[in-house]
Amino acid sequence: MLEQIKSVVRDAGLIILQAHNIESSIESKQGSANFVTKYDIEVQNYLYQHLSILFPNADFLGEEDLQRKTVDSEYCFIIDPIDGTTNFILNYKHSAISVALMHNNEIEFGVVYNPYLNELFYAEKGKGAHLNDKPLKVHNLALKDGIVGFGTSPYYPEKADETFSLAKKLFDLALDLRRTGSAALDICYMAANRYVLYFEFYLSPWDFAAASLILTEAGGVIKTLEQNELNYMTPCSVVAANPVSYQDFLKA
Ligand code: LIP
Repeated sequence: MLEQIKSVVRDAGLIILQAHNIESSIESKQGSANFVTKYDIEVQNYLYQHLSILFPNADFLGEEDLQRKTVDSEYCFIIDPIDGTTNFILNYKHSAISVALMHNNEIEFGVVYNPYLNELFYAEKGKGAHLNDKPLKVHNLALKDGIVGFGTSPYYPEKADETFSLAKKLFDLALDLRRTGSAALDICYMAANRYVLYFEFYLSPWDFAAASLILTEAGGVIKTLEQNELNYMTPCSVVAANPVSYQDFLKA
């Protein structure tokens, strides 16, 4: 099943790479600086069509108005067709397709694909995580020895003060900060030891569902900022780390 999901996601990546005249298809969504393009919809429709063939009984939850049919379906795909839509619109070349398959409220498969770098992150529950077939294992790097990624929750400007105050605190404790604009890639970068910690105050399940399994299968930690387990049905805050940097974070 994982190989089939990976191949559907890779093929959907071509829609992003071949996109043109993007500016003529931008629409605003609820919240500030929140946009959708015809390509977000096209990728979501492609994923829905092809994943439905693979898994006819599965339900779907997708960023672009793809609501679950029932809350208690055994299997549900959680999809973000273009994570980092603002980056995509501005040709920043740092966006990803994120697909998770949830089974009885647990993520069983997670795939995050950055077509610009041809980087395919994936994991199966209990079977480890990989980046382009190379196994991923987090290093127990201390907070002071790495860079911190963070998200600014731009659609919810009321989160800005607490976001930048925590960012400043971590800037003083770590080597430096990074803000890339794609939560799914940020959490995968944590699994690939490119970060020592990542946080964001407000994310939707489609931003973190797939990447959360990739990080935990690589030996990392992912919780809400209130130290609760992630909930794949409602928006929440996220902190992602390795076991050592997570303890440093709690102390801080
Ligand atoms: C985005 C995330 C980003 C976050 C934005 C938004 P989208 O996802 O990747 O980290 O800051 O608020 O959630 O909307 O581009 O799929």
